[in-house]
Amino acid sequence: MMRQPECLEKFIRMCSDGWLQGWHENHGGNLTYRAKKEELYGLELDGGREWIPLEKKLGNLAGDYFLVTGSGKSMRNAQLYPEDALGLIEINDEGSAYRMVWGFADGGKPTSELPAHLMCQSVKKETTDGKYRFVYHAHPANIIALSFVLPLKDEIFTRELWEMEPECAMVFPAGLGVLPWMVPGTEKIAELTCEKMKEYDVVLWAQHGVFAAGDTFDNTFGLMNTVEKGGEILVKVLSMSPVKRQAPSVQDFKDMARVFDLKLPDKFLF
Ligand code: 2HA
Ligand code: ZN
Repeated sequence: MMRQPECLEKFIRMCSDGWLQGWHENHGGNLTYRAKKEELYGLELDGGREWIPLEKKLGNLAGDYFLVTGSGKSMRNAQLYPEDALGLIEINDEGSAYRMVWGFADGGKPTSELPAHLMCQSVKKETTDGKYRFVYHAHPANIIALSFVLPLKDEIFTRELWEMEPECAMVFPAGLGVLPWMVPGTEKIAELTCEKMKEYDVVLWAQHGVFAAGDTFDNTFGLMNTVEKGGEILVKVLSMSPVKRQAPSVQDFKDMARVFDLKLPDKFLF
């Protein structure tokens, strides 16, 4: 048997890792990766399926290929049944439609959050000079729990998470964006998420989950993992006491920013 492309193996591993973290109950969460054509060796592409129009034209994704998890599929099954649990799509020359060219067996289709994924992919491709290739959505319990009790403000969530451990400010120095609860899978949630993605790499959907973007498998998974770890510590802290006796100060963050060459926006250092 021909070996699977390495990018597909890594994609599958990320699905499994997310499952093992407990972030993907049932059909929860989804992942897209903007693949390079030359990485897709060994996959038999089928150009015979229909073009499906995108709600919004994304000109800078014209001709791109994306590995995408399937709608109504479980991350848990990606390893055993990749051709059923996920697939590859191609964007047309205008960036106005896509077609499935591999996987999505037996009438499967891309994730219900495809609009948010492709719009975030488009924004990040533009703003990072093509460096970012991943968008990852997961349902980590602690950070979701916090969206029931903290004010839904970028400044509050970012600062609270940064205080939990130094890794947080190092991994998301631009901060974390927060959006209120919205109906999943809609154009509206996609539009508002990609607006926040112009400023941040990670966006919390209140009482739902997290959207994260990144340049590599490790950095994108690491970002999700770090946000949730900060969330877990904060849940423990708040469970012990409503007030913190001590926490890193604004000056502590400024000192860390100097040593690690981080650009921490002033709006989080109040
Ligand atoms: O079911 O996570 O947001 C996939 C989802 C929808
Ligand atoms: Zn979700």
